[in-house]
Order: sequence, then structure tokens, then C-alpha cells
Amino acid sequence: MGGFVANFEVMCVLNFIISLTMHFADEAHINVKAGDGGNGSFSFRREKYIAMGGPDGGNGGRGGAIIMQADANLNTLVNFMSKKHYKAPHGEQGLGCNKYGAEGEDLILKVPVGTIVKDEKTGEQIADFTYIGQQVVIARGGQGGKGNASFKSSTRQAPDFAELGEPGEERELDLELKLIADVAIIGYPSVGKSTLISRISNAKPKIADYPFTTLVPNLGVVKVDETDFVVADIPGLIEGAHEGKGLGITFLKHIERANILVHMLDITHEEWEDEFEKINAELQSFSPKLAEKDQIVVFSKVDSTIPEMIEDVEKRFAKHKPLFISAVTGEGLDALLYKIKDEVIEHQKAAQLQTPKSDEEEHKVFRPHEALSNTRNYQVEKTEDGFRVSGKRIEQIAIMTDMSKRGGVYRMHDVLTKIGAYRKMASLGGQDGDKIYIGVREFSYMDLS
Ligand SMILES: Nc1nc2c(ncn2[C@@H]2O[C@H](COP(=O)(O)OP(=O)(O)OP(=O)(O)O)[C@@H](O)[C@H]2O)c(=O)[nH]1
Ligand SMILES: [Mg+2]
Repeated sequence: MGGFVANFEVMCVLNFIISLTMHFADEAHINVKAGDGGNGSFSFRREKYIAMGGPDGGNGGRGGAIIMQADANLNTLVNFMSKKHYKAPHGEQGLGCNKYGAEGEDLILKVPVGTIVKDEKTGEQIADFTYIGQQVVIARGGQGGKGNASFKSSTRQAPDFAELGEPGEERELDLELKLIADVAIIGYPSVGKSTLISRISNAKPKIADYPFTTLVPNLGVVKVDETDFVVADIPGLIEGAHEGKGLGITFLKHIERANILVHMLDITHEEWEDEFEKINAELQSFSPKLAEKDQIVVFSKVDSTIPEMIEDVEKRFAKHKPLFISAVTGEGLDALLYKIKDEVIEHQKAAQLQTPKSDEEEHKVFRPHEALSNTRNYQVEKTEDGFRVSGKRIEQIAIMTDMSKRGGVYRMHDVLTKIGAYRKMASLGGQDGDKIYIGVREFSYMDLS
């Protein structure tokens, strides 16, 4: 009976841990849809005494983009777990008298620093937020359609069509948070990691004498002289973490970006040497790169031991140059902080020496607008019942062409002729009645020659 009660309690504690862990969202999946561009206006001037005014339809406004911005006050993706769909407003339609439609306002989504955004379908990394305030356009707003006034030419005095607004981009995104800290404190449960961060930084973590008190990483900013650095207190690790034991390795990925690991050992634990080996083995099974990182070995709770013990540990562990601290009395904290500071500075110097990212790489992250101007960048492929013409700009023109108007249909054929697509299709045996697919649009082959 007693055994049953004890097991039941264990289950309750586990459930409690699991439910709390779930609240720390470090992964989320969202759908974003930028605003569509407003349609161009189809209008003719009407004035007293002027029988046939010229076209005066104005352009539609650009749709709002979806922009993500790294915010200093966030440290989870939890907001993206409850709300999964985000839409930016559409641009407004153009009006007569050459009036432009208003642009849709951009929608700014705030994310924590350390967020990585990937396209769910392709796996392509769209953004990696590494500094506060960084902005990335995640989904481009659609361009406004041109009004009929823009299509007036010497041969087309009265264009009977206007462009439609381009649909805004829609994307399925995977968000993942990998906290960015300079220093990560790791170790077995209850060795005093949270107590240390609470002493040296502004972080106010929960501290208690039972294992797995810390369920999500705590971040704190530490200032030593003129150097600032971010420290992360990582939930306790145990043997088998990589197989899901304890809190598992969910949080190890947060350590990947830290340059310095503070490996904390409890001097009052008899098995500290064994624990040290086990944690290193867990790091190794998670990622050999992680296992290679510099470690500062720190023994905690020296206020609870005798000087002889410290001397003994110092001798046995000399090759790791251990430090000894008490977060309770403050002993050894200055020495630890200066050691961390020196290493942080060394890493900063090394980072500065690395070749800076080229413009092109930076741009990749910023997801430049497609090279839309290049109409001639397209391909023609034969399909079962006709052809598929693909290319960013030609697809954009197709989707913005109003096929309900004769003028619109002719414009599309004009464009296909101008860029040489008709010539290519003819050489592949194209004839009247064939289908032409461009993006989501479908046209009929028309031999205008
Ligand atoms: N005597 C003494 N006790 C300490 C010291 N540091 C921490 N403790 C105690 O050790 C217990 C565990 O401390 P925590 O800081 O919660 O340990 P942790 O490593 O964060 O534990 P987890 O979050 O469970 O991984 C608490 O009861 C602390 O008061 C110290 O320097 N001296
Ligand atoms: Mg803790």
C-alpha cells in the first residue's frame, strides 16, 4: 500500500514537471499572410465639356508586410503557441482622378533574441535573430495593381483594363528559440546553479533543495568592470539525459551558442567526480562540438565543507584548474567572475578577427525582395496539354492581370510575345488551343502572328 502511495506521488511530481515544462515554448509553428496589394483603378476622366476624357485610374496600395523584430523583453515563444495565424492588412484600391490607394500597414511580430525562423516546407532558414531590434521581412506584402492611367500609350489611348493587386506572400513557418548567452552554467540538479546566477546577476530564479527546481533556463546579465555578459542557468542534467531522463536534453541546444560553460560540482556530493564524467558524456552524446567547449570547473558550497576537503579536491582535480565558491558567503565569487570576464573578452576578440559577413550573406537573412524587374528570367516547359511558363516576374504579371477584360488578356499575350515566350512555345510545336500555365493562372495559346 505504502509503495503505491509513493509511486503515485512520483507520478504527480512528474506530471507537474511536464506541465510546467510545456509552458516554456521554445518551438512554435505559425502561418503568416502578408496583405494583398490593392487593385488598380479602371476609370476615365469625366469633365464638363470634355466628351472623352483620358484614363485616370490610380494605382492600388501595397499590402502590409509581416516583419519580425527581436525584442529584449521576451524570452519564450509562448505567445506563438496560443495564436498561430497572423495577417497583415491589404492595400486599398486605387481610385479615379489618379488617386492612389493607401498602403496596408506592416504587421510587426516581436520575437526573443535567439529565435531562428525556417520555412516549414523547404526547411530554408529565413532569419536568425541575434541582436535586439533586428528586423526581418518574413512575408512580403503584395504590390498594388497599376491603374489604367499607367497603361496609356501612343497605341493604346484608352486602356480598358487595370492591374489586379498582387496577393501577399503566405508562409508556414517553424520558429525555434536557441537562447543566446555568453556563459551557460551546467551541472547536476541541486548543485547551486540558480543560487549562483541569483548572486551575480539580476535574475531571480526559484531556489530549493529538491532536484529539478529549475524547469526552464534563466537568463541574467552580469557586469564586471566595463564588460557585460549574459549568463544562462540551465536546468539540471543527469545521466541518461540524452535518452530523456530527468528533464532530458531539451535545453542542451541553448548551450550550443554559449562560448563558455561553467561546469558546477557540489563539493558536498561524494560522487562529484562521477557526476563530472557523466555530464561530459551527456554533452558528448548530444553534440561532440558541445563537448569541446571550454569549461570552467567550479566547486560550490565550500561553506559546508572543511579546508582539508578543498585541498584534497584541488590536488585530485588540478588539471581542470578548479575554482571554489560559496554563493551563500560570497567566497570565491570575484575570482570566478574575473575568470569568466577574461574568457568572454578573449572570445569577443576572436569573433572580431573572424571575417565579417559579406553583404550578400547579410541579405540572405534579410530576405531581399525578389529580382522582380527581370522579366526575361523565365523558363518554358512542355506539359501534357500545353506549356508551363515559370519565372518570378512573369508569374507576378500573370497573377496581376485582370483576365475578365479583353485588354488584360491582350496585355498578357503582348508580354509573352515581347519576352520571346511565344517563339519558344512555337518552336516546341505550340498551337491554338494549347494551354499556357503561369503560376496559378491558366491562359489559352493564341497565335497572333
Ligand atoms: N550551503 C550552501 N548551500 C547552497 C549554496 N548554493 C546553493 N545552496 C543550496 O543548494 C540547494 C539547491 O540550490 P539551487 O540553486 O536551487 O540548485 P540548482 O543547481 O539550481 O538545482 P536545479 O535547478 O534543481 O538543477 C538550495 O537549497 C540552496 O540553498 C552554497 O553555496 N552553500
Ligand atoms: Mg536551479
